Amino acid sequence: MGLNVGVVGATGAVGRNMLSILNERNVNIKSLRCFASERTAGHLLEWKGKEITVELLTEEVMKESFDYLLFSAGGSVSEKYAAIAAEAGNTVIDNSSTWRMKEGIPLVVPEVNPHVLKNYKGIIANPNCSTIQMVVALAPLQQKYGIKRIVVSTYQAVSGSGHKAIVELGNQLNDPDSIPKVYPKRIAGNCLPHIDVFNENGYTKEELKMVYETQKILEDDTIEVNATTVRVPVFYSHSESVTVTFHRKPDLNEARELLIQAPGVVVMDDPANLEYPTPLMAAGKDDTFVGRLRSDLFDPFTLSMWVVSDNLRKGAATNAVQILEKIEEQKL
Ligand code: 25A
Ligand code: L14
Repeated sequence: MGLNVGVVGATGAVGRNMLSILNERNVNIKSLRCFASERTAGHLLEWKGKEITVELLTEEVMKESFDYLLFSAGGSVSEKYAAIAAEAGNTVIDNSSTWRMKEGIPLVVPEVNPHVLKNYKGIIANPNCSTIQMVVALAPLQQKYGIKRIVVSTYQAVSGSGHKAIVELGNQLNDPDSIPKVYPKRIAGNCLPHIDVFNENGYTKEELKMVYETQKILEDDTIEVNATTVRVPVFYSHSESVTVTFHRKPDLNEARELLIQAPGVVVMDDPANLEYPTPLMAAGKDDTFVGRLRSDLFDPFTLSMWVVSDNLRKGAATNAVQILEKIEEQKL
């Protein structure tokens, strides 16, 4: 017994994390195959002390039988190959933005809306990294008080743009003259209020993902979201300043207790002892860290908090593996 699993985009920043997390969490795997483009097909990846040869992604191979295919190779790859794999009867867990807002496609954060996976087969979408950590922290409060409006600003790590951006920040830190290639401007020593492309309404696509994905996952399209997404010179973990207004008046201590009890959340909130989450401490971990919880000075219906999580792990690879685990659990 054991699962036949394939990782598409296995040599990328998210793909490599998928391999380690499948190992760390001891997923019961019989066969693990790795796929990527011609750039890295033939390379060797180490997994559980053995070497796996990266295979070229083709239409034919996606028609073979897999229990799960985990995709993280960008939107255009997912659009074509996830469709072929699902058509052939395979279950696909996809990290790209391509399928997320399509009707009938479950968009899943296992701590928040696992019920949408029941009896489903086909393509399952993994949400955007910034959305995942925000809804993990807000879902327990949503159930108790009902969310009316969210104002969020993000501080996003360069690893969200893949391996090449990690290299670019490293180069710029060592060389002030190094020319930006991944980002339109220098990122070292800078902040860029620009993630993904600009839409006609003045928001970026990343900001609009936070609006519509949040509404879909929390199953309430009346929730108002105003997002500003910002790239900062951090390697791993996204941070967010989240201000949320509820329909019912929250109690600060009760809200803190709800967050302490919430699955996937770790509350680090003792400013007097310098206890609050930072991207450096969250990197390499799977939890979503919450701190700086406080009441608005003027509006008793509003709370603010600081939310940090590793974007390549809970924001991508860990969440995808947890979806796989949740489907297996629901089969029992
Ligand atoms: O369109 P989207 O959905 O918004 O996604 C855009 C990009 O965002 C990343 C991912 O980049 C994707 O390409 N991404 C996606 N979802 C993400 C998420 N939730 C996310 N990032 C964060 N959070 P990436 O660099 O992480 O991964 C790219 C992988 O996709 C493979 N690929 C690209 N086109 C393909 C394809 N595979 C098959 N067919 C195609 N047509 C790509 O493989 C990579 O695995 P590659 O062979 O092109 O490898 C790229 C080069 O990068 C080196 N490399 C990558 N990571 C590392 C590395 N080297 C050392 N250490 C690393 N950690 C490889 O050696 C190779 O040279
Ligand atoms: O939609 O930090 O999943 O660059 C993931 C990485 C969006 C951008 C997605 C980043 C992408 C994000």
